[in-house]
Amino acid sequence: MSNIAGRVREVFRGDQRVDADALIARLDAVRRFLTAVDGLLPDSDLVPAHTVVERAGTRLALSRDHTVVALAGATGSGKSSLFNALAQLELSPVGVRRPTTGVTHACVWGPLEGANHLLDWIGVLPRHRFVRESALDADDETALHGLILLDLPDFDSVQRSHRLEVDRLLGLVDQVVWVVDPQKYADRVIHDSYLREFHRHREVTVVVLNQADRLPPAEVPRVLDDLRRLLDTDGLTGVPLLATTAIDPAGMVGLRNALERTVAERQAALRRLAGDVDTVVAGLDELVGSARPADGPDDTAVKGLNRALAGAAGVPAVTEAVERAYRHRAGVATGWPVVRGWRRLRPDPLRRLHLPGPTGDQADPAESLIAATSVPDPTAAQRSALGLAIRAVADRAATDLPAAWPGAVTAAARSRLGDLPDALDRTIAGTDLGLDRRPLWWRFVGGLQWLVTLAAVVGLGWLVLGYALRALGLPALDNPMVGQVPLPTVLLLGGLLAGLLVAALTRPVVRWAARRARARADQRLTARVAQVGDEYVLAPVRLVLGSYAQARDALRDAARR
Ligand SMILES: Nc1nc2c(ncn2[C@@H]2O[C@H](COP(=O)(O)OP(=O)(O)OP(=O)(O)O)[C@@H](O)[C@H]2O)c(=O)[nH]1
Ligand SMILES: [Mg+2]
Repeated sequence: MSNIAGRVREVFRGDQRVDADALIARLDAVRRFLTAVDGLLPDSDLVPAHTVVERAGTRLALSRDHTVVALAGATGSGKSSLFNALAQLELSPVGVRRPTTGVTHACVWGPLEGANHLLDWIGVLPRHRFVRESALDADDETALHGLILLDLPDFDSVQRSHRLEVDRLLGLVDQVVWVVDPQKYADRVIHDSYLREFHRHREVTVVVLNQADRLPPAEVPRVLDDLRRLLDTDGLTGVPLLATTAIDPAGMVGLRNALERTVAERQAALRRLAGDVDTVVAGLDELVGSARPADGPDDTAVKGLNRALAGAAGVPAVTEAVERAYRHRAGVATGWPVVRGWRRLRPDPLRRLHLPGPTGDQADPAESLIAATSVPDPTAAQRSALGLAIRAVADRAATDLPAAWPGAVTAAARSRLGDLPDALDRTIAGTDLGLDRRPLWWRFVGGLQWLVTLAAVVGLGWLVLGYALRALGLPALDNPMVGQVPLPTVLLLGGLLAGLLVAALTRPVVRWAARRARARADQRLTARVAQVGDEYVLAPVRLVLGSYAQARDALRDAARR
């Protein structure tokens, strides 16, 4: 029998050591990943990563001198029998009634104290904990000191609670010994629902074909081959596969040796957690992918956004008002003094938009920053153009990102949409439109107009006085002559003509300067509006892209074994 039972088909793997510090660094990387994607990716996708980080933190803080090994398998496969045979005591009842084991039993080799915290965390009730410490065979058992063996309920149970308990424990233990028997070793449940799920935990997986004594000796290798083939299909190539017989101590040698080695290495806990991190990283991989994130939204999309923002903010209406206001103010400053007063009565086009009026007429600057302008509200078309431009920015920024991210980028781009109208309005109100200072040439032309008007008035007065003296029969004034024309007439007509001439010459200059003022205001407004776009649309997008880059780097670190 002993040549069959305990036969090791594969050398026990696991010579690849896991460095505790490296594992802690990988877990930190997973933590960094979770921080980076917090609020950006669906929480449901992140549950396994959170679970692993939390579990690993706790497991590493608990005894690393102990190795928790679970015997798992279908009902009747002989878990409790193997448990008792290894403990060499009848600790867990073995029965013909199925399922027999309803609660997990634990046997600790060595003193119980160090293991108690671990068993509290794992959730094995104190009354189901046993200690394998006997003065008689203490030396024999030394090799297993540090082993905590668990006898689990069956996972294919009619009792749902058994399955839940098994699933819970399989997430916590350091190593699993899967127990199958010759009748049910090919059952789909164990392969599809369990073994396949454990393919990233190959290093802490052992499979035993128990009840090998029930097979004719010649059959055992054939069944083991068949089982090995199934394990390969499960992705468990290379895991140790042993034949055991619980009712014969010789049939336990292979399993016992394997456990002794596991305990001596003190690696199972680290390997299990490393396997957990592998699983989590593989699950997250498609959320993050390997795309190099863009530094920010591309230029074309940003230009489109700025155009749409300018439209929605009413920049064209304001710049048009600037042009008209320039003409208006220049007219007031340089026009013919006789009509200036009448011009002054007409409202200033910028004032009408509640934007800074002519110098001296300006509202309190602090007030103008807060007060809304009367720039027309954006039209439906402008609003939808802005929506499209924001969408385009998000789309372009997320082009290379994996499917989970474009949604987050779009949400970020739109996150401050509600604040945008006020921000734009405040910006327009606070922008220096460049009309505050009166150009020098206005003063010069204005002075000239006064001068020629004064000349005309003097000429007129002189003529009126001459007529009056003549009418009263008083001696007439001696009018100096300019050529053939008396000076008062020259002054009157010359003054009037010069005024008209100056006005005519000034008009095209004012038009040209008004267009320049408009272009300057347009430049300033567009730049300020672009700043708002940067703050309210692009910055949140860049933040998400930054988070993506951090998540990607963190996951790469977490993947590094
Ligand atoms: N011949 C033989 N019988 C075994 C062997 N192992 C277990 N048995 C018998 O198989 C039956 C079931 O064994 P258990 O140890 O109770 O099986 P279990 O996996 O704990 O079953 P549950 O607790 O119901 O999940 C018992 O009658 C055992 O005596 C073995 O290696 N050889
Ligand atoms: Mg049992």
